[in-house]
Order: sequence, then structure tokens, then C-alpha cells
Amino acid sequence: MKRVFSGVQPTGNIHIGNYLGALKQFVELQEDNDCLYCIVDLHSITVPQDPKALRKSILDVAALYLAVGVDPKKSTVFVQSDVSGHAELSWVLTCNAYTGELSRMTQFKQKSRGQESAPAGLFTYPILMAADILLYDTDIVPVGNDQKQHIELTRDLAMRINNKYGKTFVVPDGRFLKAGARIMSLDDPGSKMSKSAENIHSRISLLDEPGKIKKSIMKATTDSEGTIRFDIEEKPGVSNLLTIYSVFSGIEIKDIEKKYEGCGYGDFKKDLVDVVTESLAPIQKCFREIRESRELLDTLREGAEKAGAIAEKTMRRVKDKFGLGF
Ligand code: ATP
Ligand code: LTN
Repeated sequence: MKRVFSGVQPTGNIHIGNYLGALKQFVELQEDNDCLYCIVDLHSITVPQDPKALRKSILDVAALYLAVGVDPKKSTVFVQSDVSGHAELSWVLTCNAYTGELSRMTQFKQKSRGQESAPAGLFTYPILMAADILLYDTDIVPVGNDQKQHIELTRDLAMRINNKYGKTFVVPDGRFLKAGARIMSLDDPGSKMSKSAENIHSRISLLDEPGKIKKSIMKATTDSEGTIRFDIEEKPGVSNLLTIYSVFSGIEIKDIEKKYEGCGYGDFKKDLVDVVTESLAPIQKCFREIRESRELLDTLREGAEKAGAIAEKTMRRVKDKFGLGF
């Protein structure tokens, strides 16, 4: 059995990009692997958060994990800050990382753009992510394409420390889907769909109502050619919509192209609204039931205990290798 670890930030607006790139993989992988799925709240405070809203978001993301099909009987679901090993290991890794490699991270460059002085946490964020992964002897990390660079850094840190101190960490592999690993923004198909984009119509959130879904899809940027065909370079907007249609419906892109031969964007978009709305309806129903239940808190408590036991073992090994404590 392989160990799987992944995390989502509790920053609200979990969107179909998060779902198709990451959460869908979580559900697939739990059948034959030992999976830990974390709500990475320590990551979310790299940018200012309202404490009340953050608490609510943590429970929302936990409930969404379960609503999309993560089964707490098969997977361990927990909150990052409930296990102190994440912050502890992060420091050890920080001392083995270089400012040069951190300043090459594109996410840092994007998120700190325009700020004269960025929060140090935004800079060291990828190290905390490496700590999350290495703390659990993780083999596989299911994520979207935007995390490739962070996974590479995690591997580099693990190998660097293994070379210097002897085998300490498992070197993990990222797992990226062929379709869905990079869902693009609906209003700007040149950038990825993001939780933090200002325009709410740039994304479809998992909890959006049908009216909002319709509005966002009908407004989505396309092109003036008028034919429904997949061509990332020439037709990024339409190609993104085709990908979303395909992954939600299970129909291959070439069959969707055939189905809409001679049709206009309006007809295609109307059907896409139905595909997305119908796919999200059962998730939303499940979410509402789980969010109000006591079981959610029990699941997180049990998850933190299980994760904490693994983390403690790893930290003992790390301290031993580094000569920390006595
Ligand atoms: P933000 O865009 O505000 O930085 P985010 O949408 O990337 O936030 P995270 O919680 O950081 O949200 O990501 C959770 C998971 O979703 C990660 O595995 C990430 O790779 C994946 N993901 C994020 N955006 C997309 C996207 N547009 N397409 C596919 N996967 C995505
Ligand atoms: N950095 C990721 C979220 C994240 C993560 C992790 C993903 C934090 N720790 C560990 C996988 C494994 C993001 O911004 N999407």
C-alpha cells in the first residue's frame, strides 16, 4: 500500500478546478492506498484571514472533502494546525533550503507581485508544504499542475537531507491528471481558475447556485470563430469549456465536438450549464447534510490523532538524525 498525502487551503470558494485537478483524485486513490487528506490552515495565513471566516472555511472544506466522496473510514481527514509536527519539521527544512531556490517559485512571484515587502510566510510557504508531505513518508501527492514546482522542491529537500544525514525521508512523486490538472479561468483562459481572483464569474465554485453557474458559463470568454473544437493555442476559452464538459460528463472531447458540429456557442454553453449543475447538485446536497452533523468534528478529531501518531514517529527519526533534543 502506498501512502498518499494532499491538502487544500481553507480559503473559501473551492472551485471546479480544485475538484477536477485534486479532489477527484483523492476519491480514486483512497480505494487502494493509505491516504491522508489535510485542510492546510497554516498555509492560508500566509495572507491575512478573518479568524471567524477561517474557522468556518476549515469546516466547509472538511465537509466538501466528504461530500465529494472522501470516506473517513478509508482516508484520514484532519486539520494541519492540529498536528504540531508540520510547523516543527518546517523549521528543520527551512534550515536546509536556500533563499535562491525559494525566490524562483512562480507562486511566490505571482502572489508577492506589486508588494514592496512580502510576508516572510509567503516566501517560505513551499517549505511548509514540503514538511506536510515528508512528515508522513508520502509516496504520492495528487495535485493540480500549478503545484509541480513545489513538488520538485520537496523532492530536492528530501534528497539533500538523505544525502547529508542518511536516509531520513521518502522521496515523493506528484500525481497529475491528464484532463483537469489545469482548469482555466472562465473570463481569462490564459490564467488558471483561482479562488482568489476578484471576478466571481472567473470560476465556478462547488457550492454555487444554478443561477450563478448559468451566468458564469454564459459569460465565459470564447472567440469569434464560432466552431466548437479543441485547440488550446488558437481557442483556449472553448478548449477549457470542452475539458470541463468532458471531465464532468465522462464523454470524450472528440465525441463532444461531433455532437456540436454546426451548433453555435450558445447551444453548447446551455448544455454545459446542465452538465455542471447536475454534477454539482448531489455534492451540494451531501455538503449541507455533513456540514451540520456532529460526525464532521469527530472525523477531524480522529483524523488528527491518527495523523499525529505518524508525525510523532517521523519527528523522532528526524531529531535523531539531526542530533536534536536528548
Ligand atoms: P489560489 O488560486 O487562490 O492560489 P487555489 O485555487 O490554487 O488557490 P489551493 O487550495 O491552493 O487553491 O489548491 C488546492 C488544489 O487544487 C491543489 O492541488 C491545486 O493544484 C489544485 N488546483 C488549484 N487550481 C486549479 C486549477 N485551476 N485547475 C486544476 N487544479 C487546480
Ligand atoms: N500548496 C498547495 C496546498 C498544499 C498542499 C500541501 C498540496 C499545502 N500543503 C501538501 C499537496 C500536499 C496549494 O497552494 N495548492
